[in-house]
Amino acid sequence: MLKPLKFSQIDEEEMIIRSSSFLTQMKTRRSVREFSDRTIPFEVVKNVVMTASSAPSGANKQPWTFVIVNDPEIKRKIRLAAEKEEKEFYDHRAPEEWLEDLEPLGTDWHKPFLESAPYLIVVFKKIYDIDETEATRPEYRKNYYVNESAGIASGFLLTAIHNAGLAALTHTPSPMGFLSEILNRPANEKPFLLIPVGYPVDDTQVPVLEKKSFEEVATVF
Ligand code: IYR
Repeated sequence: MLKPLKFSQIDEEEMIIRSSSFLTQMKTRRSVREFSDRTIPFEVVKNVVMTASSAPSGANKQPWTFVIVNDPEIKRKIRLAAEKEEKEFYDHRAPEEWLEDLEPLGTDWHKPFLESAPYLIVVFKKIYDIDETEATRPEYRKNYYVNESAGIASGFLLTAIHNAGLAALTHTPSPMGFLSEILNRPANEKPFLLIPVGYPVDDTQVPVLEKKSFEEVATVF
């Protein structure tokens, strides 16, 4: 079924101003690894999650679940399980080249932000849907472009968090299977990203990082 598109045109001068000021605003976004325990309104968390969930997805399947964690006991369990994997990663699993690449970020296996941040948003991708309407025999339906869809939704989420004046981190403890267990997720959902959200601590330090230039990242024909 089709309906008319609501599309409001803006003139090109305004377009240039808006795109440029959005670029300026987005360039101030930084990944933060030191979170204050200061609380944030749940309403904001809900809004940023619903912004993420407005993202395009393969066949509009919206193949994602956002698990929102505020409970200190669950955060603690996640921290302990993540640190166990991360210690193994930093001490044994990571190839030398990877550790060298991480050097400028100053990361290690300690992940206190998993407890201090007021909210953890855990993005799960849904490989397939389980339609339970058929009570006796649930129907399994495939989702499409699941990684692309979950990636786009996560980009919307990070942008919305930044726009709301909050900080986030895209954290990928590896492997992430423990999140399925702790958060009691069904077999059709796989952990995709773990995103702590909140305020940075006062005087947070971030690494000096350069972003590539237009010429380095784009080619024009
Ligand atoms: N998951 C580890 C290591 C790590 C990997 C990448 I790629 C990063 O950009 C940052 C960290 C950790 O979170 O410390």
